[in-house]
Formats: sequence, C-alpha cells, structure tokens
Amino acid sequence: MKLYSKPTSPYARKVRVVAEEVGLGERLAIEDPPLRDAATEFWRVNPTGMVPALITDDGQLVVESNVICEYIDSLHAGRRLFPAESAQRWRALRLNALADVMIGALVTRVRESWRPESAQDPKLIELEKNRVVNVLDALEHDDLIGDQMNVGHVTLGCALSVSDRRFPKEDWRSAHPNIARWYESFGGRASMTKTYAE
Ligand SMILES: N[C@@H](CCC(=O)N[C@@H](CS)C(=O)NCC(=O)O)C(=O)O
Repeated sequence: MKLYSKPTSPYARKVRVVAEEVGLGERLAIEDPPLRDAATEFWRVNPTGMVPALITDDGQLVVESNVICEYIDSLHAGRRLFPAESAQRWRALRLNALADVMIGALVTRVRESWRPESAQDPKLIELEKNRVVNVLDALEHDDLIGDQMNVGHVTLGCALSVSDRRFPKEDWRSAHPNIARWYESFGGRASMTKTYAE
C-alpha cells in the first residue's frame, strides 16, 4: 500500500500509528507529496490534494484519516482498534471525535501562526486555545481514556504531540493530571516514537 504522508501531519501520523499498532507498519510505502499545487501528479491521483491518502494494494484511493485508519484496521486478525461491539465502538468513536476536534483546533492555530503577526486573528487564536482546554477538561473527568486502547487513544496521542511540538510553553499537564499520566505512557509506545518526525 502507498501512503501519501507528511512527516509532521498529525492526521497522517494517526494512520501510521494505527498501522504500527496492528503490525502493518511495514506494509506502508510512505511517499511525501508536494501539497497545494493542483498541477502535480498527486492531485491527479488524489482529487482532494490532501494527506493522508492511501492507495490500496488493488489501486483504490482512500482519503480521510479516520477512513484510512479503519481500512487498515480491517486488514488484520488481531484485536481491533475500531471495536466491533457496539458499546465499545461508540466509546472509541466518541473519544476519537473529541481528539480530532483538538487536532483541528491546534492545526488552525498553527496555520494562523504562519501568517504575518499583524494579520493574525487574536480572537480566533483564543477561541481555538479554549476549545482544546475545554475538550481536555471534559476528557480529564471522563473515563473514556481508561478503555482498552482504541483509535481514539491514537488520535488523542497525536493531538497532544502537536500541542507539545507547536506550543511547548503551554502547560496542559498541570490541570489535566490523568491525561498527562496516560500520555506519559502512551507517548512512549514504539508506534509513537517511530512516527515522530524531528
Ligand atoms: N480531515 C482530513 C484532514 C487532513 C488535512 O487537513 N491534511 C492537511 C495536512 S495536516 C493537508 O493535506 N493540507 C493540504 C492543504 O491544505 O492543501 C483527515 O482527517 O485526513
């Protein structure tokens, strides 16, 4: 399978972590395409022009990180990161959706930080900052992170890694000790260290 991926894309990293966790990391041939150029081969192959994008072994295009993660999770016989049983599945999807919102908020802030300072929108930055803290507050008092590892944990780990990489001075740990403890352990997994781009 070919995975179009960018080294620091948290969405692409979710896919790579899932593949590592289910033992299929070696099956992914990683390609780093040029972005934002509609004239490239990448846009011809993938109409969204976004990463991650997967080309399956039989040549099908799969886009959207969650869909790619679930596709990869369907290819192995071990314990699923998208649980089949309904109650567990919904818990995994709920955690995953909350963590995905965190990634979206962090990515918005990162993009904003790339604009000249005079063009940045402080209200937007504050809003997205608060959104992440709010989701962390909710997760801190929820028992979702205590579930057996599922796709939601992968997404949460990738979200927290973006926070640490891009906003290292922001201390999310002090007010969220349960999540900090969980991440201390999850962030050290081989799937996470192997997919971290310096
Ligand atoms: N909802 C998508 C989001 C993917 C996404 O935003 N990818 C960014 C990189 S982190 C991208 O490809 N951006 C290209 C662009 O903005 O043209 C997913 O979950 O896969």
